Amino acid sequence: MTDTKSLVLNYLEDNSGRFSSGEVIAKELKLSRNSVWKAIESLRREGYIINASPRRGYSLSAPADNITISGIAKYLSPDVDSELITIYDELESTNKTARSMASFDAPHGSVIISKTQTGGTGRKKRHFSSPKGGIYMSIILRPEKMNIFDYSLITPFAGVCVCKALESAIGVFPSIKWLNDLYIDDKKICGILSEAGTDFDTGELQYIVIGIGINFNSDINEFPPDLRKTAGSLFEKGAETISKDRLIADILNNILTNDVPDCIVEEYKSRMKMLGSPIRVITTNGNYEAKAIDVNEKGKLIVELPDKTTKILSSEDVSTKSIKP
Ligand code: BT5
Repeated sequence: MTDTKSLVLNYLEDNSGRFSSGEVIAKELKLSRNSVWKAIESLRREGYIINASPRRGYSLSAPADNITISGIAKYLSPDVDSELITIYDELESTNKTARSMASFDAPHGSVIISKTQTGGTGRKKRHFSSPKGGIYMSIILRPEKMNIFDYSLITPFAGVCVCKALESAIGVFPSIKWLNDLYIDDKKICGILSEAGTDFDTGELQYIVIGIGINFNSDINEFPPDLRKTAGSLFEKGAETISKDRLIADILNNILTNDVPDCIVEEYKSRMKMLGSPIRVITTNGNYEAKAIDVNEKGKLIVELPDKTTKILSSEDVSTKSIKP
């Protein structure tokens, strides 16, 4: 981007939501009005939505679909390194790319973001639908840089970090469905998949990849028909109250700057609507009814069976009637 264009873009971003006249922008940036106008036309051609009003001037709409490193960097905490972020237009799967980068020594805090995925994956190799409009990102963590009681708490930690970002930036309060699906109004808006790489000879944990998929301003009609009733999106297109860049930065700030707090299980449980409710446990050997009663210190779900005995689940799927009939 030329210097003039990036100056004008930075100015509009700093004043987003407000109109600024061409004259004021030109004066502030010590540019001619003509070069401001040219820069604005050129930014529009790149897809930036810049509203113009005859008396008030120009205003940049939340660049909802523009994920940029400079846009994310504006909201990052000083100790999160924007140079470790890579953005792609399309990948098969950000987790796949992240795993391969992690096996080639990519440092703690490396982040891979893609605007769409052709082979996004969920748990147990299920497909994660990844049309345009979503945020698909993977974060590489090195165990020696983490302070965590048990690595099985990484996934609950990631879920809480995404919830906190959504709560503070948008004012929505997702409920967590164990293990790590986030729901708003009974619709799944986010799925999280953590994967780990170990040293083959020593069995030592080498890296963790946290993959996060969020339906941000996704068009539900772009999901496969079977998902259209169960998947939701944070925003309708055009009605975004924050940018993707801001949400991404908030999530990275939460994941990369905080030690995993001792109270993480409590924070996780406080966002679970399903505790105390009947659920269906789905296994390869058949399904059974149970009641979700608690989450233990390792993030495992404790369920009560009809005969009042309890069982600890570690990776089974569960269906919550109140969430997903
Ligand atoms: C998950 O698995 O929900 C974890 C998804 C993690 C996706 C991220 S995107 C960035 C990174 N790169 C990857 O390749 N993956 C990660 P699970 O709990 O197994 O849920 C999968 C199920 O959710 C599917 O079988 C569908 O029923 C449903 N589903 C698929 N795509 C969805 C979407 N976009 N929104 C809501 N539900 C979806």
